[in-house]
Amino acid sequence: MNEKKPRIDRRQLLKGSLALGLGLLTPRGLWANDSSTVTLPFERGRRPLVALPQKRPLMVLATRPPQLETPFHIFNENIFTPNDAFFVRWHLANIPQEIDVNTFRLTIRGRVNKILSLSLEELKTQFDQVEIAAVCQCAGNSRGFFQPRVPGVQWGNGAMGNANWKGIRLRDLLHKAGLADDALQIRFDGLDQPVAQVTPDFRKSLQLDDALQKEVLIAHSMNGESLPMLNGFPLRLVVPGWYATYWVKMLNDIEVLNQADQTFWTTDAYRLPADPCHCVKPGEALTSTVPMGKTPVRSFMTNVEEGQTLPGGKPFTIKGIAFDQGYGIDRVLFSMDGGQQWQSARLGKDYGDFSFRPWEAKFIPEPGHAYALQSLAINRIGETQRFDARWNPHGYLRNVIETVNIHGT
Ligand SMILES: Nc1nc2c(c(=O)[nH]1)N[C@H]1C(S)=C(S)[C@@H](COP(=O)(O)O)O[C@H]1N2
Ligand SMILES: [Mo]
Repeated sequence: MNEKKPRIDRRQLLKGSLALGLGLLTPRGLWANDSSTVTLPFERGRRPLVALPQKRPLMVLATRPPQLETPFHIFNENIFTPNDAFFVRWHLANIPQEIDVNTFRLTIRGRVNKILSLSLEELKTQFDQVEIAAVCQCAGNSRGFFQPRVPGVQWGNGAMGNANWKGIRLRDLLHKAGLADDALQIRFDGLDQPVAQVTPDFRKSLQLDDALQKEVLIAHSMNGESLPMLNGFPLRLVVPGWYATYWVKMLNDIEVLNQADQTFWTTDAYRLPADPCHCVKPGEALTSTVPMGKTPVRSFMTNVEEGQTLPGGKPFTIKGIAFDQGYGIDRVLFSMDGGQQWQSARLGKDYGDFSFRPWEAKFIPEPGHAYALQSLAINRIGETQRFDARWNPHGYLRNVIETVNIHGT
């Protein structure tokens, strides 16, 4: 193993800087020490920009545990979100500050024929290594835009990212362990822990059929590098097409269950209204719920901002991105008049069915005119974005057609 030196450097870096960085962060300190901020187009949308370990300055929504949002211009500059700009979301404040890569083990246990305990070296050398481009999007991405407002982390549109994930297929590992005949669900747990005993440990489960899909990976790298600590070093589950809550970080324990998972993060959290719209009238209580699932189709314009002015009389190319749960994007339509008339956008390079798909559309703003720019993505099975914003009490699943108001000068 000739990786010895980088490994030690890495450990020292992480030990020192992660502890230091997170220790110094207090909400008041952030405002006092840092003058740069981003203001999102909703009430109380001002966010300080702060660099945590292995990260460039990102929008800080909370510090303990860290919640970081990717400033939106990053999506215009990169179809693959750089690791140091990738958003960060944790539920529990007790996150390991240091991982010893030599003693770390991933365990597979429960309803298996053989319990496995594998080192990182074994995972990287004894299994097929596969890579997939996929979008990781928080279920609460864009929650800040909900009207009426809902409680929870007030994300703009940057609680998502697209990366090339590399690792081993979950199903290869499950086959190696051997599933018992009564295996029903697979439960995933990471190294992070609650601070208080009353908070349940963060664990998520998948139905066996979903877990056995070929694109579900246990990833050790992201865009060609090890995962950043804050994005789950050394291993994370990658479940393309599914909301990020299932993408368990710092994954160290996989348990095969022969009954439905009855723990808090499955039974009580990340639930949607059961109706097909997954919405209720504002204020209405939820009667029956279903677990969070896959991500509906979305698109964004990436090179225009709310309230921006554009030089009149000159052609302007709107750039954007679109993605869905993995059928792939069939078409993106663009409107400059709030959705009365639509033109076809030109799709850019296809990086795979689970990736961001770039698109662009041209138009000529006239001086003195106001425009309500919109984009509408349609996937390969004909699903579209919503024309009206759905509402649910946790602010999940936003995929309404977005509008950016601009005017020509
Ligand atoms: N171990 C662990 N994994 C986790 C979480 C967590 O709190 N602990 N949060 C999940 C949620 S809700 C999201 S949105 C994603 C965020 O992934 P990121 O921080 O790499 O962007 O991690 C998921 N995996
Ligand atoms: Mo999330």
